Amino acid sequence: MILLDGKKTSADLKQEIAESVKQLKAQGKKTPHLAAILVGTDGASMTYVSSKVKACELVGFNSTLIELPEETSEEKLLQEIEKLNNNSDIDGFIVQLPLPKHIDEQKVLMAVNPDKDVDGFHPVNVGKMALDLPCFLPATPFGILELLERYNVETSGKHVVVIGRSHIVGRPMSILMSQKRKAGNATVTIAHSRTKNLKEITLQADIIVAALGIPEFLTGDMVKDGVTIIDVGITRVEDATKKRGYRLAGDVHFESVSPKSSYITPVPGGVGPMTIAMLLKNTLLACERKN
Ligand code: L34
Repeated sequence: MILLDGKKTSADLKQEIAESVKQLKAQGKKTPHLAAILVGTDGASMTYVSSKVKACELVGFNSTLIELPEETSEEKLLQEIEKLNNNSDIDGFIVQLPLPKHIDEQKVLMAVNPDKDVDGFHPVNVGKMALDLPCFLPATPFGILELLERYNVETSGKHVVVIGRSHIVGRPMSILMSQKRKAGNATVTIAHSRTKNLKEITLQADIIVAALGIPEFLTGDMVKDGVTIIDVGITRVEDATKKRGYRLAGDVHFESVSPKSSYITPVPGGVGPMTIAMLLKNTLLACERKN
């Protein structure tokens, strides 16, 4: 069993990005600038966004964090987005999800200028992704591709089972891995809450991407020997023995699945850190493309 170490790989990537930033600066070019909008005070979102800001500092990017109260109106949020769209110093920005219930997520994502949409959530970028055109790939799927590639995990001709059909992970993952590309050329099955006989399907998988958001859902009896496991889940589960009062659980029951795996991502330290590294990569791309 080989751990797909997202923490180490993301550190390598950040080093490479920092090197590119140094070169940009030496050439008198613009310093990449990422902005993030965070609405409300959800604990996990605050953690993720502050990691993004810290990562910007580490690689030499400028960053701007816009924190808005939970009760912010949709109109006010759309105004903030418009300001970022029009601010020429901002190369890319994200609106951290989930948003409060009174705000229409689709409307918000569609307000982001596709050229600054470093999350790759705007329909223009999703469409380009589906057509294999140059675009910003959503950070989590992009990070998974990068991890598979850097560990030389063979995907060509393999049966990939993606569990979960979210717009941010499951759906794009299923599209990307079936494409003619690095970490692609796979035969993909996408499973979800209405799938029947899931275990029959997962038992046939060479690679499983678990992205359904149910802690420890995938157990050892559901996978074949030699499987590669990508665990996208990250749920805070109450745990009184921990100082913080919770532990982080993936969608995979690591204890029973890892002994059967050839490769597996841990939680934490797997897909999460890769998401952050690829957001930086997209921001660097946005900056280079613009200038
Ligand atoms: N707009 N919203 C937008 N873009 C995104 O790309 C995200 N996502 C998801 C939630 N909402 C978003 C993230 O940033 C999930 N996500 C994310 C980012 C980082 C980490 C996990 C999820 C991460 O750093 N995980 C660490 C542990 C962090 C902790 O202590 O809680 C890890 O090692 O997995």
